[in-house]
Amino acid sequence: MTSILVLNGPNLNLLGTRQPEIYGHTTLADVEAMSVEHGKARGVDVVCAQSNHEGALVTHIQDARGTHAGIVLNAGAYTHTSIAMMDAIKGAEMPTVELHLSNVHAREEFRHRSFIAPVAIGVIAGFGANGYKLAIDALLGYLETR
Ligand code: CA2
Repeated sequence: MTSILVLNGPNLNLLGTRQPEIYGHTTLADVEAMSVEHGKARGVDVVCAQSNHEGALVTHIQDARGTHAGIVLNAGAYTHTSIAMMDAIKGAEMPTVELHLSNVHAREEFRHRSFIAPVAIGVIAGFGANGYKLAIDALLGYLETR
């Protein structure tokens, strides 16, 4: 069965506990359970991982090759800083959907820049936790056309 990786970056383990006006009330456990359920409904395995560490995220991306067909990635603040994650996605040649809970383009200027977007197949931002389902659907749609 097709398997996809839903990978969350720094501070997303705090989802639902603080700043609900920006990130909502849904916890990371809720988001992960919802992603797995949505995958089941679409006939794919969804495997979830989260790390606060850039190197660990790079390793997850590298290890995804050969195991997963693609990645849904909310890289958190590393989106705006991490050349290492950009290189990992490019190097692994993994179809990756960049995802954000918030509409980063309606926020501070520094959140408008993404090192992930140029190597992603597309970007979804601003739809809260529902964005994970949208990103899974977008990735599956892309995989079907390949
Ligand atoms: O909107 C998103 O999903 C972000 O990737 C979230 C990142 C932020 O740096 C990006 O610019 C946009 C921050 C995640 C922090 O999550 C928290 C959740 C609850 C409490 C504190 C932080």
